[in-house]
Order: sequence, then C-alpha cells, then structure tokens
Amino acid sequence: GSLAKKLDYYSQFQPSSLTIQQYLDFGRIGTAANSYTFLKNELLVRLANIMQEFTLLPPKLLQMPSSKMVSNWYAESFEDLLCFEASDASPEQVARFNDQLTVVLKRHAHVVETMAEGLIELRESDGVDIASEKGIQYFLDRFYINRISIRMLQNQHLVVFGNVLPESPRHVGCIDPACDVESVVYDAFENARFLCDRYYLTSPSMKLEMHNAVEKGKPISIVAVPSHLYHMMFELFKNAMRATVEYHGVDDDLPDIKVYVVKGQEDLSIKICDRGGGVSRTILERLYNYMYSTAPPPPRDGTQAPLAGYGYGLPLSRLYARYFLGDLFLVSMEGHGTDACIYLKAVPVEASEVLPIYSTSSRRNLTMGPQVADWSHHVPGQGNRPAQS
Ligand code: W6P
Repeated sequence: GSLAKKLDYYSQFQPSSLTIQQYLDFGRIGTAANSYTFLKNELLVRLANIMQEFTLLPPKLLQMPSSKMVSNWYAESFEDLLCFEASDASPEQVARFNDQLTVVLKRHAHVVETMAEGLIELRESDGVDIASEKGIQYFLDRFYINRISIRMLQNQHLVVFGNVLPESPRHVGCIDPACDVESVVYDAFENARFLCDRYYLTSPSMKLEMHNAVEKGKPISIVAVPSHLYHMMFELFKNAMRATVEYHGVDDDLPDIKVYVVKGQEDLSIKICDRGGGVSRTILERLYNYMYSTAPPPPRDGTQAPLAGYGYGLPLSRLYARYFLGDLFLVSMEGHGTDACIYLKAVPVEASEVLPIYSTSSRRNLTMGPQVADWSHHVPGQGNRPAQS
C-alpha cells in the first residue's frame, strides 16, 4: 500500500546525526518553524530506518502479540507524522505538530517493557537458537538507540518551542550546558542508597575523588543530558551496592564504593569500583544480554523487588553512553570486585549522535543463519564433534 511505499522512500535516507553542540545552538538561536521543518522530515527518516529493520526479526518473535503491538505503534506514528509532509511552517501547523508529538511520545512510553514481554512470550513458546539470539541482541541495541534519539529530538523540540517546561532556567531543552557532574553522582548515589537501605537495612558509603585535569582545581562541568548520566550512574550504583552487601553480608562492615571522576582534554571518565566479589567473564557477558536479562517483572503484591534485577538497566545504560559517542565498560575480577567505567565526550562538537542506518550489512547481521565455527575449542558436554563443511 501507500504506507509501504512511503516507508521504502524514507528508509533510503540516512538519519542526520547531530552533535550535542548543534542541539545546543539550535535550542538557543533556532526558530520553531525551522525546527518543525527539520523534524517532520527527520522523524520520518529515523522511524522508517528502524521499521524496516523490525521486519527482519525472527518470524517467531514478530508473531508475538507484544511485538505486533510495538510494530503497530511505529506504523501509527509514522502515519500521523506523514500528515505534515506537505504542509507549511505556519504557527497553526507548528501547534498541531506539537500536539501530535505529545501523542506520539505518550504512545511509545512503554516500548521497552512491551518488547521485553515479547521476548518472554518467545522464550516460553520454545527455545531460542543462538543465531536468533544474536540477531535479537543486535536488533535491540539498534532499536533502543534509535528510540533514545527519536525521543531526544521530540523532547528537545517540545521544551524549546512547545510548552514543556525545562528542568532549570539554565537548561536548553534537556541539555544542561554546565552539567555539574559531582551533583549528578551524589544524587544517583543517594537515591540508590535509599533503595539499598530499605531492602537490606544497610548500605556501603562512597568515596569520591574528582580530578579536573583541564581547568585545574575547578569543579567538573560538561555539556550533557543530565537525565542520561543520572540513569547510568543510578544503575551502576544499585549493582555495586547489591554486590557489596550480598558478598560481605548485612552484619559486616562494608567496603566503600570508590568513584573517580576525571575530566581530560577529550574524555570525561567515571570509574565506579566495588569490592562485591566480582563476577566471572561468563556471567559478565550475560549482563548485557537482553535475552538472558529478561525476567518476568518483579511481584506487585507488596513483596519487595530486589535492589538491582539485572533487567535492561545495564544494556540500556551502555546505549545512553554510546548515544553521543561515549561508552560503558565493566571490568571484573571474580573473587574480588568490579569496576564500571563510563566515558563521555568532554567536547560538545565531538559528541555526535550514533544512529543505526538500515542497509545491506544490517540486513545481513539480522538474517544470517548460524555460522560454522572458525575457532576450535572444547565445548563442555558436547565432546569433540566431526568437522562441519
Ligand atoms: C557486580 C556486578 C556489577 C554490574 C554493574 C556494576 C557493578 C557491578 N558489581 O558485582
């Protein structure tokens, strides 16, 4: 139909990735009309690119009711925004567009939970083979970073040109041009500690060291989306606290969680070190795995949910870091503890959006069947198998 034609059309274009500096400049000197003209096209491009990839998911997953629901939300939003394709940038159209964006944001509010239900449905219906699992992992990383980017564009427009209020007068949309890293760290720590105390009746303390290697002795501030940084820190603190309390026991003195924040010429680096006994590399790998980490939601019957459920917190935190060309790593020593590192671009013109592009190589990554091993090693329980062609 005509929707499929439009999808084909818009998915031919690559998304235009913006730097955090461009978001900032546009929020300061841009006009509602310009923002509208850019957005109505860019949102269709970003939606179309990921909708094409959606169709390449394993058929079994696509048939699940939850996946169908999510896919329908994307189709509805794509259609809703297509209505503005040919219209001018008059104040009336811009106002209508803003109302539409609000509807779209709300429609997609529970995409992550709903996709997770799809994975549970899939796992319960039958086992998932390794190839589909790899495809799903590859897809979800791209799908969620695409979603982060679309919500960023919409939020930014609605705060700057619509009637959504900014967090503070300093904010430009959801960007803080002078984000005070120390206060975000304390805020995340205190809130994680509150949950930890409530659950275990104890919690470790934090020792924080700040080092500004660029402007010596000055507080560390960067241009950033504070909610993204908070999300990552809160997640890492919950995990570090859980490991610490569970490893040492609620009756023992708990070793501090050590945090280092360093601002260099290029990178803002944050390291969170716990002495919670660490995890093996086998388990560490699983912490980022959507399929492994998909547990039924915590009980809503008054029994307390665990502090850190290893839900999607870690894989999503890594996507928040990667979104503007940063990254997140976990380094663990089984028997000792874990270091979590976040890197963010310290220079706003270098912090550019990382966006998935629909292409032949993404198609290949999603649809390739199981590959024959090209490294030999012993797989426990399988013995030595005859070589495959
Ligand atoms: C652990 C496992 C983990 C994940 C993320 C952050 C910290 C930690 N500590 O033992």
